[in-house]
Amino acid sequence: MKTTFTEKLRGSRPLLGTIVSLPSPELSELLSLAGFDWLFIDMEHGPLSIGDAQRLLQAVKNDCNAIVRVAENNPILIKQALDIGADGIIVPLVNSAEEARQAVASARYPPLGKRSVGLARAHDYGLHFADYIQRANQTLAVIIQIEHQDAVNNLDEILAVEGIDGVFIGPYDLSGSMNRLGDVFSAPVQEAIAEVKSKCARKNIPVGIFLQQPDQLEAEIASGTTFLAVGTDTFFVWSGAQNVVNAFKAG
Ligand code: 3PY
Repeated sequence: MKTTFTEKLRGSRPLLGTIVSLPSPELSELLSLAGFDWLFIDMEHGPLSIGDAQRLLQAVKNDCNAIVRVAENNPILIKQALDIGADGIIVPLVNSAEEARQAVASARYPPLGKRSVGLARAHDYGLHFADYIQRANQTLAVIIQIEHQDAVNNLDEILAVEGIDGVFIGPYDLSGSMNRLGDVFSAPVQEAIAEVKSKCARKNIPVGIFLQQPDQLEAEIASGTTFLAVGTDTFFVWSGAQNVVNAFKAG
């Protein structure tokens, strides 16, 4: 059986992931074969339907976990993402303790939450229903996104909510909420990011972040970030293609 993402998050090794936004099972298969620890299946932005996302999950190979970012903090979207077999969810724009509680409750079966029960891919269409519902609350990762100044302001209360397995920083939306859209390396945005990291470290909550390029990877890991989403499927295709085109033009 695959190592669960919650187990990986609790381990000491940093986890490398990338964002998948295209409805191509072959691409998610390839990225898992390339050795990523996890894939960030993005249903917030881009064209993925729930059926597309299921096909991406079905293609993932090796010990790679698939975590779905839902479009919003909504119990139906969270239930559907878990029912198609996601190893966990990322919930965008969680700005208050109440929103964090809602995200956790949507992802957990009673008595811990209010996820409703249905037969789907996650339960092997019913074949392993009892086994799945017995372990789901412990094994599925609930990751909230901190990506707004309001969330940074409310962070102590947010991090006090039971059941958060990880915090994923969205530097771009955070920069936008601070009137510095895209300027993620500006001092105020970096200070806010450092505050999130240090408060999570104090509570022993794993922190993840999105990096557009791999050049900041070492610095991120040194600063305590333990799970990373680096680049996107579209960026990999574009940059590979661009290198060939540039070499051709230069030659
Ligand atoms: C952000 O940078 O705002 C993100 O959400 C990245 O996924």
